[in-house]
Amino acid sequence: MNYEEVLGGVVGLFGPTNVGKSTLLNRLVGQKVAITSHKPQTTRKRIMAVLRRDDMEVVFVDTPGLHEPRHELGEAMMKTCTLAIREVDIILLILSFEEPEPPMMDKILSMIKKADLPLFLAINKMDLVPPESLQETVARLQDIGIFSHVLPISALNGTNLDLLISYLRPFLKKGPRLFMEEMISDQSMEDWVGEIIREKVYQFLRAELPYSTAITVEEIKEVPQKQMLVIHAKIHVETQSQKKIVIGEGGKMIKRIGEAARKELETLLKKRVYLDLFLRVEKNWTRDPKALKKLGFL
Ligand SMILES: Nc1nc2c(ncn2[C@@H]2O[C@H](COP(=O)(O)OP(=O)(O)OP(=O)(O)O)[C@@H](O)[C@H]2O)c(=O)[nH]1
Ligand SMILES: [Mg+2]
Repeated sequence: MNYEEVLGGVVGLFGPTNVGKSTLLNRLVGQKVAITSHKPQTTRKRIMAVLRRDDMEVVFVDTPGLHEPRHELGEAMMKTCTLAIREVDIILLILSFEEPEPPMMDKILSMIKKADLPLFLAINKMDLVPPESLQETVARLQDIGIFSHVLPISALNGTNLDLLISYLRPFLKKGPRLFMEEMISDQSMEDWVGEIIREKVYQFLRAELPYSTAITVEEIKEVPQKQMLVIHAKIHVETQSQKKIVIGEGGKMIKRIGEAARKELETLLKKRVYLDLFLRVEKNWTRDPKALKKLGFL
């Protein structure tokens, strides 16, 4: 055991949907912990991941994007955010240069102010705007007067992330290391594999259909002789007609999703993977508390 003291703390990533919270989490800890997509409301559950430096151990908490819920699933996602605020020591609000003052701004500000914690603001996607126009937005948001620091970042390119960490430093507290060396995130292997599959669903299925899907991983079996993992997973949809679309003509769509997920899992795990996907109709699960509970959202 290592009892050396380090600087530590729990930093919550909050913000509207699609601003790059999950991309930032992955970049900070140097691994693909959370899935990302250009579609809004990708993250559904809170995910913790650890950033380790020689004298530091900072836990970052990724949360679902703040939005006005349209169904029980959305409500569960927002509840996840309000509960997550209670677990953190520092709030890092993420906005994006694409929309630095989103429609929900007032609500978001009142939510984070209530927490009575140190507040930081990172404005992401600075790579999308000309450098000379950054300062005006930074100054305008700094004028709100509640943030210890406001800084432009690019989660995609890694710009200003070391600076962000150096700003957090004085707010961290000395204590023992809390996480084992090999631990990066608090997600189970099953949940993480399910998320990788869901990312492909978001990539390949159009319009609203991804929002009607959920993944559960039923079994992950090691076959040591073959250096291989055998994975059985279910894609849940809300209706019979959605099931047909996810299967696709002659099974083409499900095959495409399965192949992309398998390839990514093989790359990330450095192992061969056999992935078996099964479709199941869980009627109106996004609005049914019982089904939400079964799928792990409540
Ligand atoms: N250009 C650019 N795109 C970015 C950056 N960071 C994230 N993105 C893109 O923005 C989109 C949304 O990223 P996510 O990380 O999924 O955003 P999120 O805030 O976690 O979204 P939700 O989970 O849906 O709330 C993806 O297409 C990312 O590739 C960035 O710094 N620059
Ligand atoms: Mg996300």
